[in-house]
Amino acid sequence: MAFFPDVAKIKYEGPDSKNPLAFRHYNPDEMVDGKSMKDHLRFAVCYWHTFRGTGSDPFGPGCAIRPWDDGSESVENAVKRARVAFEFMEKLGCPFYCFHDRDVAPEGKNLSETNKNLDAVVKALKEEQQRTGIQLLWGTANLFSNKRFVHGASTSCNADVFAYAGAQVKKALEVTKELGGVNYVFWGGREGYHNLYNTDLRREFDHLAKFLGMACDYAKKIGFTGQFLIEPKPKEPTTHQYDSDCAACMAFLRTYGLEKQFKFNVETNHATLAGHSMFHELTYASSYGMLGSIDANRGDELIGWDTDQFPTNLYTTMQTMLVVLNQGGLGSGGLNFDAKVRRESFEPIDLFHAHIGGMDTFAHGLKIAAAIKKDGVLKNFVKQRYATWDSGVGVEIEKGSANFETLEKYMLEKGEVAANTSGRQEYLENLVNRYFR
Ligand code: XUL
Ligand code: CO
Repeated sequence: MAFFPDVAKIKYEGPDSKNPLAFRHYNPDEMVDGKSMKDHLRFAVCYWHTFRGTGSDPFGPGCAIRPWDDGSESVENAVKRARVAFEFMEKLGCPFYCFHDRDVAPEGKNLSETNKNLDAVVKALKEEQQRTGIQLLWGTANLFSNKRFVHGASTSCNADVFAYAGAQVKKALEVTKELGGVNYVFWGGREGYHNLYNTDLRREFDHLAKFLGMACDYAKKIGFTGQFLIEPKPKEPTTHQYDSDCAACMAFLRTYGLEKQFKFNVETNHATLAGHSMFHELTYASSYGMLGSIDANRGDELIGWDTDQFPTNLYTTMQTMLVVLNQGGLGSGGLNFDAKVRRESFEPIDLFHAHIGGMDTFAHGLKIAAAIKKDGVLKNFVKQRYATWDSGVGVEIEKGSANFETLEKYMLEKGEVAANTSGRQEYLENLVNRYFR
């Protein structure tokens, strides 16, 4: 059965195409920097926005037209939605998808009925994966929507809630393994606080660490070998999310000895909410070997919340892909479109336009980043800028053979520092602009 009868498989038609249902840059088999675009980009459709998004906002209910969805919380409706999702992804040519347990299957009366519902839909997802070859980039658990998680999940003041969350993640890990998921994501949900008058911050951090440790133990026990990813976000829903940015997550993981088991899933809109550029968050994570995957979206420069828009900013996608290329790829990670169409874009076809645009902006950004990397212009500049560290006193400091006394002796003899040189920011910005064609 065709749920998108008017849409054929989306094809690459080249930069001059005016067809809104064609790619202008994403050409999956085209080789860039020694690898196909498909393998560089590893695009994933996100189930929650694309197949559960209704367009509701705090001022009005959903208005999205989704003819296949009867609006019920039945397993039949959930299975049908799974068939729709795979037709969509197949036509789009998107090789991966991501989901939360509760996106794909409805909750039942109790945990055991909920788990049964999940199993029924997972069966359909598995059939569809086998039919299409589309793979699971990552699974995760929704530990924030149900009212039991009002105070958080692993950081709840209620120990029973920690226990429920543990049982839920146990099942989500089993299902992710069953579907061959290559990563598993922990986004903080309601793990954070609104007010310190009622919060034992240190105890909550300890509990979060315990929870993640239990997840590592269980993954090992069942032989789940996918990469664990933490997704930083500074605020929303809580005023202060514990996993606020990559640096805070790094400090947390190291404090509790968990840094070897996790990498980061860095999201563009979360980076900007944290007051950083995406380029900063990616560079920080990558510098420490912690960049595992990306939630590809964008915020709005004028709005201070998580608008989760589709990525259409070529500068950001170029910078993102430059970091990815410089670290030799994302490994098992990929680019998940954690993005939703605007409420006003309520027709099914808008879902195609949104994803095609996101994929094209990343493919275009990848080509520009590859050209910049090939010419080595930024790398060479940075190398040159730090040249004083490659000989003499610089080497002594870096290798640890200098101390304040040797430095004093050196400087007393020399009298003054070697001349500083310009940082040439404007020259470099102009240089980068030359690659945008
Ligand atoms: C929330 C967010 C989540 C995670 C998965 O801001 O980004 O959808 O990506 O839980
Ligand atoms: Co996300």
